[in-house]
Amino acid sequence: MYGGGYIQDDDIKQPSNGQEDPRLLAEFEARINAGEKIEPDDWMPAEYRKQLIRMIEQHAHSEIIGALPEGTWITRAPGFKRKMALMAKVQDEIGHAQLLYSAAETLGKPREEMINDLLSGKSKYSNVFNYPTPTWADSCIITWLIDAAAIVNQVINSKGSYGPYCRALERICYEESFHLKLGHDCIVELATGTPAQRKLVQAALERWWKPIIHFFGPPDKTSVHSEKLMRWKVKMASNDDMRNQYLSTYVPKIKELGLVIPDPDLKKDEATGSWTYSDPDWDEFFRVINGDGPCNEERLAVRKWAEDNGKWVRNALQKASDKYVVPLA
Ligand code: FAQ
Repeated sequence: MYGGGYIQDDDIKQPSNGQEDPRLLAEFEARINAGEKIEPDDWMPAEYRKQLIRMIEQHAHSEIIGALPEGTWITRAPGFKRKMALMAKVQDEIGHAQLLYSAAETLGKPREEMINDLLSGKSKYSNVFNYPTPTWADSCIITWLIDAAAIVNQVINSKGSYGPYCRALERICYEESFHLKLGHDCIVELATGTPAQRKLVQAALERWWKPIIHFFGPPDKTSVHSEKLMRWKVKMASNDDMRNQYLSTYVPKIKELGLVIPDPDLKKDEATGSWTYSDPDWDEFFRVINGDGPCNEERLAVRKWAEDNGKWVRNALQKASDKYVVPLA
């Protein structure tokens, strides 16, 4: 674990009477309504800061843990080109985590504490990365359909109110667009390949469909944070709206490849644009995000291993920086 001595996000100062200064709050909300960006040194309600830290930190952890299920396929990807491309893709995801941790740090929570909270299980990360990738096709499904889901979420929220997060999301989306193309290319190759390849990719889609539906979060009626986050333009669309947008774009593309989505009840109401689908077992979703998914233990164990075995590098860097710091006169 990292050392620290910094504030915990629980310690973010709340106004003593639980109420923000009404004048400051009104000015803040007026700026948001006018489409202005909020920057780190601007006044912001404690709850806005706390929610942003929670969400950005969770997003950063998802990128780091998200590198693991595909990462295990780098050495086994079919052929040199696929290996090279996957290695670059996985590296990008780690870079996204760095951008996001930096954005969260602007709100006052140091990276060390965020990593500690990931390792202790206090902070969440995306449900999808707690599922295994038993075949190459599973890795390709992540590269196509999970990256696609991330892009839907990120493009929408990049128009939000907090400057550092929005700028990080814009940059991330450029890179994710390449991932999407890579993933699509890998899936097309399998879906138009031999019967064995088609079978492999169909089986992977069946394993991933439910986690993909879960990805956008619980239905709006049970979402805890959406209302506040949408009022403050941190989230620019509700969970169901993002899920609908994703389904409208990607269901036709999946079907175009002759793949069968494992939900006979999936259909779109053309008048409203909303999709209906079979009950995706939200109990499973909550179990997985609270630590009891098929791979939660394994994912955190890998991170802990990396943490322990990278300690000497952090120590060396720390010592070097101590050595070369020129004291200010
Ligand atoms: N997984 O009240 P809501 C990626 C939790 S990046 C885990 O609706 P909210 C790149 C939620 O935290 C993927 N937990 O929550 C990549 C809350 O629990 P809490 C990550 C989830 O925040 C691709 C509770 O449920 N993207 O994939 C999930 O308003 C390929 C109640 O939910 C982001 O993090 C979930 N799916 O809306 C990398 C984007 N959904 O904290 C490698 C930023 C909900 O009260 C390979 N985040 N929960 O204990 C967001 O946009 C939002 O946080 C939502 C959830 C939309 C995910």
